[in-house]
Amino acid sequence: AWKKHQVQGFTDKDGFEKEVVRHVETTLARSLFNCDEGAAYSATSLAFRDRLITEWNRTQQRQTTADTKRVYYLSLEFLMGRALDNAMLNVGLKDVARGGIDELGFRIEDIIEQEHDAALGNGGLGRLAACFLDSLASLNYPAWGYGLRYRYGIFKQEIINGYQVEVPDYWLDFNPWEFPRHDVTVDIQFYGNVRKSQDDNGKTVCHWEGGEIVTAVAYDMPIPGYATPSTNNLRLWSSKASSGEFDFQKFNNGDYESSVADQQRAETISAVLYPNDNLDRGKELRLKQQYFWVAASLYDIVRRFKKSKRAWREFPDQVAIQLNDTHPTLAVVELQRILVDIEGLEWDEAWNIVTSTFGYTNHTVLPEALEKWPVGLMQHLLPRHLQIIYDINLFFLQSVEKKFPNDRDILTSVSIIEESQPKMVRMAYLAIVGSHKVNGVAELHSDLIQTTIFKDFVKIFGADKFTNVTNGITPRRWLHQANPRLSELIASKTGGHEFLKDLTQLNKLELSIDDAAFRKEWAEIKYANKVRLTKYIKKTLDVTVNPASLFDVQVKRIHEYKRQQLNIFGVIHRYLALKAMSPEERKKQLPRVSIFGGKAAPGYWMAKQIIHLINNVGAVVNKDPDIGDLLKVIYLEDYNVSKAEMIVPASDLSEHISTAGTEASGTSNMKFVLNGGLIIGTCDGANIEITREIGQENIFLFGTLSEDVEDLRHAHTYGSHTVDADLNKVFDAIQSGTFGEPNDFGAMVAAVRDHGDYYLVSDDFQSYIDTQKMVDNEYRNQDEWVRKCIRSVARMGFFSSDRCINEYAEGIWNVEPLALK
Ligand code: 26V
Repeated sequence: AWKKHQVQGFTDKDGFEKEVVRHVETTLARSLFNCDEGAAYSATSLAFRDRLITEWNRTQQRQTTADTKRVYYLSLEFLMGRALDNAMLNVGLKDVARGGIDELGFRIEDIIEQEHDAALGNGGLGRLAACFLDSLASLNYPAWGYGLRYRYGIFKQEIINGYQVEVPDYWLDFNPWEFPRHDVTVDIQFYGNVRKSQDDNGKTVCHWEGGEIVTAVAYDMPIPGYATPSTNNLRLWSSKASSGEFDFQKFNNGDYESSVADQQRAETISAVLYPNDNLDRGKELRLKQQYFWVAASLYDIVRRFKKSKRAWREFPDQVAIQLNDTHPTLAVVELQRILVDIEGLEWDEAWNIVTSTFGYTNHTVLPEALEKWPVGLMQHLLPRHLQIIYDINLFFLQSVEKKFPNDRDILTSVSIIEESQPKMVRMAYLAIVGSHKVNGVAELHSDLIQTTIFKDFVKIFGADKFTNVTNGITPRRWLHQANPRLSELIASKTGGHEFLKDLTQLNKLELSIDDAAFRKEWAEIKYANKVRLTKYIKKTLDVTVNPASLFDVQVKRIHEYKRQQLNIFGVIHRYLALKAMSPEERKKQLPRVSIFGGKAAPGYWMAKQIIHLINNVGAVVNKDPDIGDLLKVIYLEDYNVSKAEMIVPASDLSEHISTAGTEASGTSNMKFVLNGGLIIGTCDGANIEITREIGQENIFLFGTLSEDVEDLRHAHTYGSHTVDADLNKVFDAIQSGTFGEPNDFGAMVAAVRDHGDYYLVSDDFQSYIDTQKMVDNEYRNQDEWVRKCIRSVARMGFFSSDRCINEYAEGIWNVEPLALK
């Protein structure tokens, strides 16, 4: 008889082992004797995957039956990192797995290390999307992520002779976490032209015809919530030639080459993640990626809505779509096109639905990162969408004119079309006009967008349309997973692991602050994390560092605005000071390890120079016998999510030192503090709110305030600009060849000394050095330092991405959690 399919629901070690063995022998078709760490990783993942599938199906069925409002998070980047450890912890079976893996003759840490990071993102924006997915599932919100399934994620960074070299990241070889849905496809149109006709009522109807078709295929990834059965879905689209398009005629006629070329052209769309972060280069392929992904996602969302047979006006009651930056802004236009051209709604009714559906999050004020597309390119690739954009703009400008009669300036300043040569579509303006809420990602950032880049829109729409949702991080990955011993210690002092679901409970830690045994264990955990990083540095770079040194870490994308140059100039200053000391004086100094990591966009020449200088300084300092342990300079290759999980728990001090007003939020600042590290930072992004929460006595703030930046820049350009004397000594050392060929760093020095110092490195240098001196002094008092760390962790509850997601749900999406029964 046919037996009903049984769920693979192991709950104990034996059950787990059975599943692993079954997967090794059947799914992987290998013998147990031939099971290496790679195969053990695969089989373990498959065993957990089976468990997730059951809950995933139940969650989706429950959401379909309940038919309540869903959230769709549209992001071109999801920086997920590894999935196995996270899955084990979220379903609460890591200890079971550890026991089973042990018996099979492996160490669970080695098995976890086998997994390749899913690195479909550049940095903060993509990692935020990943933290949001974790919180959405953990809080039982009905939510889907939509993105692109890049064949190549962010490149792998190698450091060769001190220079960054990019290596492609092919990550899909074996990925047990994705499910191809070959039956879920959408044909996506590009190019072609628009024909107009009249319908029976004499109404004009537009038809987008011709052009080329590329097929989108869905690949799904289960997103397990922590300590809940809820398992949400991340749907990534992959491009392939459409079966209608793949030219069988050509193929049969022997013209294989051009038929294969068509196929390759289609697959190119989802081939590679653009490795720029904060720089818009306006490439046609990028626009194709955006439309491909947006059109496939909207088709999917609309298809799901139509199944409920509701009236169109109910669409915003069922669907909330969040635009992660401007990258998915074409969704606004695409939904309007679907409603007007295909479903036959009147313009105004459709536009009401559209604007009620979308919310837009801005993630940067840097002008070079604000997306603009040439009108000509848009016309060529998406002719009907350009018409709709012009109509949206026309109606919008008419409403502005009504409100501000005879104000030509405001019309040109807010027009979605920039009247430049060539004309450009301003995507941020389109996103604002097409959404009901616009938010920034930290208080200062949200204030800045409302008073600078979007100020005219505040006048037009009113201040209510603009809001702040300060970023957050998931404590599951960034504390429980990355720092298991600290998580256990916190659990022992706060009454179990409840704090992982309600991070504000960390405040209970303050009650234990006078407990010497607690502080001792706290310090021991930090030390053990530093020892682990020390070993990694020895293994990968063959540099010996003393784990008792102060570990000073700056890991993030390399960018002038993030000011790694300020850090390395400070390191050089420290080196010169040490060299100038007598041996007796040196003995009194505090040993420090300066650790850097991060990728430069491949085309960002200055960022690559900064990497080169850091490595050259390391090469000199690390082997200088006068210096010994007092200073080491380390460049960690290929910084990514899984490396962050090792580095973050090992820091004593982390650097978040962007020019005030440039870093929208930052999220690693939160991760470092949550792991018991202190911060040296500027009054920028979320540093400001971290300071407010943890107390200014627990953070090392320095530098110019954002309200003074404009005047200083003006003074540099039009007044006289004198560079700090200590900084000049640093420049002299660089230019005398102390750190290799001086010409290599001429532009870096000149940018500060001779070309206006746009990022105010010289203005902030002295206060940076003074503040680092304070850090040294305070670190000498270890007892007080540990107390500061504990107090800070206790006050970090606000920065959970759970709080953040609840704010979006209430203030922007109007959605409620839906728990499994
Ligand atoms: C823009 C572009 C322009 C086109 C080419 C590729 C590309 C890729 C990314 C971006 C957006 C950059 C904005 C961004 O990443 N912002 C970061 O967002 C974090 C999460 O909100 C925040 O913590 C960081 O401060 C902010 O820099």
